[in-house]
Amino acid sequence: MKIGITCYPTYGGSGAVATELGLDLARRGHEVHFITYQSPFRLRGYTKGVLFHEVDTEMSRYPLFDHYPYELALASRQYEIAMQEKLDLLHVHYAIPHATTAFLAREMLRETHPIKVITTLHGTDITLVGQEASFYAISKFSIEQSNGVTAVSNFLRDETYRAFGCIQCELAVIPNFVNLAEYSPAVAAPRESLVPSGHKLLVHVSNFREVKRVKDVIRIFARLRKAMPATLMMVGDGPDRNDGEQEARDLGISEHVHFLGRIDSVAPLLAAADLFVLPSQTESFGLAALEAMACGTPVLAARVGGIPEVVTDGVEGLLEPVGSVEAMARRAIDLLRDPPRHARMREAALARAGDFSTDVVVPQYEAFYQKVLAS
Ligand code: GMT
Repeated sequence: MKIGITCYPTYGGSGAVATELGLDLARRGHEVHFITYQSPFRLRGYTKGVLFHEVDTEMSRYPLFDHYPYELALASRQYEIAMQEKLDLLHVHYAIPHATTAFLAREMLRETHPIKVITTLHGTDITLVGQEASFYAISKFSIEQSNGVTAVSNFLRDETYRAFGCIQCELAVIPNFVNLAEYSPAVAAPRESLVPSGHKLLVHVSNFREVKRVKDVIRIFARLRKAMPATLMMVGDGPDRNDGEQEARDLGISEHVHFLGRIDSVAPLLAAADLFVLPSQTESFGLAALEAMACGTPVLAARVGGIPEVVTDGVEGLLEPVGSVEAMARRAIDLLRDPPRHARMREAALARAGDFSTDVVVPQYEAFYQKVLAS
């Protein structure tokens, strides 16, 4: 198949999933064209069958435009590439604005080169942003106009039906996945390069937005530090980073909390960690938690959204209600004080990640494409 993929190319779960999907589809013999404003952050080096087409965000900054009409530039580029490369389908990730631009491109192609549009819903496009008054109607319309729609968890599918109705669309659930060759205990960085001897290592990875509850990560860690020597690595960047840094200073633990910023390859750090911390307000799936599990690291997370579909409380990790910092810290302390239980949880996390391996999940997308193309 010839597949066009549009996603957010910057740091974030939906862009990561879209890129890993494209790479694996190419390995399976498909031709994949990324159509985005920047090369996706996980698209490193050359992969046979993968091409990147940039959407121009700089040209035609006509003085009349207070806001550059990026959506029109993207729709035009999707149209052009679909024509030029004879694409079979456009697979867009994150509904806003990608489901809308793909709809426009498909309408432009209707007479000359008909194509199908598939939209994958990832999270806040449904749970937060999509429900804002200014986006609601167009999100609902664009999702319903897609030829196929997938959601990354049962939670997200149900939330889409609840919030949008989407009476005209059948939502398929295809979970996120992880490349077990890249995310594995075998790639662990040496502990002595990361933490002083005897320290437990906790890791958080996110884009530091409000929804991630970055201050909760710091507060949980501050409580844990009172019980044992430990270091916290905060990976990523975003609007709440400063608040997180300030919280660490206010709680007098900044010496033990390292804000690393964005790093390209997190697997060595995840694999060296004792616990991955994700206390989000909402999380449709929690790809970062799955990647930690694939590295054999148990997860401490909020019992919210799609997380319980990935992590079973007491088996591969620990789940507590959103905001329950005390309970989260207490359970983390109990776990880290019990090495045999921690080792069992590591094994369980690894085994569970196998259910979401690339080899298991990407064929589900291929089958979905075939079904939509045949419809
Ligand atoms: O919806 C978002 O927050 C954006 C998106 C992203 O690009 O980071 O994250 C969502 O998609 C990921 C990949 O499917 C999921 O693993 C995340 O759980 C989800 N984030 C939220 O629901 C907050």
